[in-house]
Amino acid sequence: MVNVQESLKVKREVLEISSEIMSESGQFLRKAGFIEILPVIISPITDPLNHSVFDASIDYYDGKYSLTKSMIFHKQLAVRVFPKIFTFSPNIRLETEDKKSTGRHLIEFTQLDLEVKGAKRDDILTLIENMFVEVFKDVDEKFGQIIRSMNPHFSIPKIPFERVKYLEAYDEYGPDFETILSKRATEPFWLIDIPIEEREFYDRLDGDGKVLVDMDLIYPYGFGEAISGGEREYEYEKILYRMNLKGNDHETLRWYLDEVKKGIPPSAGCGIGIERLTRFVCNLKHVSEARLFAKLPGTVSI
Ligand code: ASN
Repeated sequence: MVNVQESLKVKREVLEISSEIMSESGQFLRKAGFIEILPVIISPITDPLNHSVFDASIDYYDGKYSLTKSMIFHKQLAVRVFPKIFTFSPNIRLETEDKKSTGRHLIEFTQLDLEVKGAKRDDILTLIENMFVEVFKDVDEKFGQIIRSMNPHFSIPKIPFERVKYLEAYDEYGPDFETILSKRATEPFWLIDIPIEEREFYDRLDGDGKVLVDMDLIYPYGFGEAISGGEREYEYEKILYRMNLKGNDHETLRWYLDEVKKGIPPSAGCGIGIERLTRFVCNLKHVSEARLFAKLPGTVSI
């Protein structure tokens, strides 16, 4: 158990910066033609993820609701209605205790999740690069002095970010390449073309059948993963094939599969962890210092 005092021990300036990050990124996206939709907290379908977490579901009458692990499927459906959407989406992932000390994991966190109908991966990379510059400039203008007192490395990111191919990095540096490259880097960089076995079924498979048209953004100075996203599969047969490869149960995702059968548009998008971004800007040891009421893996707190 973590006591309430601990849950409230977050610097006031950090909260102000986090609030500004959310405000400015929302403003940037609205200017770029996006609308903000409300988050979905419970649904019969949610992201199966590529790693296992404890179940977070609720029996309800003759059905079952899951707490949202990510809004991926709702995003793919939402772009049927409006082509560019974003939401500040609370995600629940009941991670195992070993993730407590990574510095990057909370069992409840918020991602700025966005999706664009008809977009390609490159469109999303450029959008995010421009958004980062805008947000960093804004927080610098408003909180530059306090940020620099916490973070001697703070700077406006230089775009375009470097694009590193997953398998090339793996070959050169071995299985720990992400940590090695993140520690060595002084600017955020993209990790692209992630192998099929490392990801969920919904990111689009490239023609070679081995890597996906997707990406992670990695922060420098050892802060690690910031964003994940990609182009999406949208054709029924391909989605079934990918689900079968992963062993995803069709019945669990029936609501989604029925809609895919009717037709969902091609799209691309990504999700940006707000606590991780705040942590990076403010140079915090752990994401738990980036929000109030943080919930660490393996603990219970308010
Ligand atoms: N939000 C991510 C995406 O858009 C998915 C995730 O969080 N697992 O690809």
